[in-house]
Amino acid sequence: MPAVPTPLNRSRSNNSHHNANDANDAHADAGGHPSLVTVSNGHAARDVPPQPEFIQQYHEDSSALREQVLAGLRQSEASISPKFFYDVLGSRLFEAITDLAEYYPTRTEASIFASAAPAIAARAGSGCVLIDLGAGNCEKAARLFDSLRPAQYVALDISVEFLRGTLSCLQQQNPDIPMLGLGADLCGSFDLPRSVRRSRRLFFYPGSSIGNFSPMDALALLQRLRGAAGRGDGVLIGVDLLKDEATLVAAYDDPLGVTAAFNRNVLRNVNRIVATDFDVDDWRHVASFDRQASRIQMHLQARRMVRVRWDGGERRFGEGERIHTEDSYKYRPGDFAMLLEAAGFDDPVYWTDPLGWFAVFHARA
Ligand code: AVI
Repeated sequence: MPAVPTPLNRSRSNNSHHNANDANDAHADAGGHPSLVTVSNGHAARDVPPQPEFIQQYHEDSSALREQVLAGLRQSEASISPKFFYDVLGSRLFEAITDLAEYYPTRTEASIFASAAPAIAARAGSGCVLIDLGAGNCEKAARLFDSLRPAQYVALDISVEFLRGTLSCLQQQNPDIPMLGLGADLCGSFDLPRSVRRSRRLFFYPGSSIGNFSPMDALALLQRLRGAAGRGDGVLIGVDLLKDEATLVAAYDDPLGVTAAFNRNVLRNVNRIVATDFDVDDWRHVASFDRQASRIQMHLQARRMVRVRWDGGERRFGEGERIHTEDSYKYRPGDFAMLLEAAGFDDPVYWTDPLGWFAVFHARA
């Protein structure tokens, strides 16, 4: 498996092909990717490391966010959207989850990418525009750079601020791949800016995050992707597969309590967003498998009677009452292939691990 690029473990590629003789050709290439800076006398002043471009499209509406949280808390079966897990601490806790022995999806998906990378590249074609919809630390996409040789890498996150450090570092290590950090909402419309090259787009959605949408919402997301895709484009998606209940529940209720901390931390984030007075000690983490719907469900359960207040309202919870925080749907391969086809994608194929626990799907637009 190629090493994951980090600032420390890979020597920075230098632009050795750029020298003073290149100065007359120095320009931003078609993707707006600066390669060399010249001074007015035509001589190269210095070999400036390439920088990614950043565009923030999504603008947070804090009163709408507040309303969304409060609407969930007021429902008879209270809920908090899983998007509120990912404050700074929540993102760190999620990274810790991915290191747990019980949490198999991350390492299983990585093993599939490692062994199937040549086959994926053969099918998706190298030189594509790789659009990473679940970029995070960009680690998964970076592992595919050697095989896919993307013509452009576009990392998407709700805020470009989350991408700046990682993408800048990745750009130094891969100076020949133009990079764009895009602050956009995956749940919004897919109006990609013009800086995203048109030809052969590969929409990459790793990590089984598609499982955090209901099948209806997953279909709607795939349909939006299909709408943004043209001839020759495709999708590459990581999907967690249905398996025995004990393995599934252990992955979401680890003995160290990391997933419990991740779940309960959402209350700290909600306190910050809507100034509620949740006490995390009042709540315990519950993970269960709903076989009927083929999903893991996470809840927070009140250990005692709880009264939660906010400016202008309150909610009382009886002992044992729950707040729903996440669904994680697990698919049969055939069912996910049908979802892709229902969204308008063709010819789905998938790669899996020897235990058949996880699948990486590719389908064509
Ligand atoms: C981000 N997502 C794919 C994770 C999952 O497995 O559903 C979130 C998670 N929740 C608890 N553990 C991990």
